Amino acid sequence: MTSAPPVDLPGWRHVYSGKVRDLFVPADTADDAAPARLLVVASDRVSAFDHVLSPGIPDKGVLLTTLSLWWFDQLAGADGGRAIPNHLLPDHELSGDDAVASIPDAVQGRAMLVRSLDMQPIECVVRGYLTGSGWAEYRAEGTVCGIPLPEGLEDGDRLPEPLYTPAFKAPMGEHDENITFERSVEIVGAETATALRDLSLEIYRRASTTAEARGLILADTKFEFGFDDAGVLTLADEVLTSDSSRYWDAEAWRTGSTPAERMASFDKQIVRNWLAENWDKQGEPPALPPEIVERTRDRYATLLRLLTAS
Ligand code: Q0N
Repeated sequence: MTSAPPVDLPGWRHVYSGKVRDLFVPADTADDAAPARLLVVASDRVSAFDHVLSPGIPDKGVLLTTLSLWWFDQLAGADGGRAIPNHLLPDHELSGDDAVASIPDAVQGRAMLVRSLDMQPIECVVRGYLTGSGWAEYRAEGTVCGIPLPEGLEDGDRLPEPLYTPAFKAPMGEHDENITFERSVEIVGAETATALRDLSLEIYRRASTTAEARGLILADTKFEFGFDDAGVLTLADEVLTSDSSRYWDAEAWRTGSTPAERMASFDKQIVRNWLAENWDKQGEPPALPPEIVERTRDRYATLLRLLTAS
């Protein structure tokens, strides 16, 4: 589906808008040709319960893009680990002796210029803690994505070890469907499915260690990967942002006595909680009040500061 362009960017053509991000291809891309590169633009839109809410969260696009770029850099080796290949292209190009910004001024700070990859249709979810849909399944069945777990776990508990719980990327508008690892093998083949799992667990463990050193728990997260022209499995999309991950305050998690206290959240839980109390989930959701917008923005800014302050 193509809708009205969110911003007019000289040299780029709008091709797709998700709930939160907008995708552009070079304007000279033929309709039937694979674009060489893509521009992924993060907006200030926020979504919850499958609705895009109004108003947006000021600076959300910049805050989450900054966080994503910081994590790509960590995972490229700044954290001391091996370099995980990613889809980013340089933010400058040389024109003669001049450095020219490769990202249009209008979206500076909230856009990523990326290589066009052969995207794999698997959402690579890793959970180190039990909550959300994992907690719901555990309560009903004692399993998470079909994986049996010890009895007696509570909402927010740490799992014995991180779990890889893939989901099949549903066509637009439909919910992603949790699948077993075996099902992912049927979809992408054993070699790719195994590589997706091992890479996802490696990235989760590294990011989790980094987060813990800064007083944060990375409860769960999801990654997307694609193959580049050379056949290298490459980390794509956004990484380890508040839209793709749950972060908790480690101190609150240790000392809190209720789930809400233990999972003091750096994601949009503030928005979800307010909506749950002020909307019957019929029709359009009500506008977010200014104090909810401001608190959510503060959580996003605080998360960025806690993680990236040296
Ligand atoms: C791509 N999505 C799903 C944009 C992001 N490097 C890439 N190569 C080819 N395709 C994609 C990427 C990336 N990233 C990924 N769509 C296309 C996520 N979307 C959601 C909407 O905004």
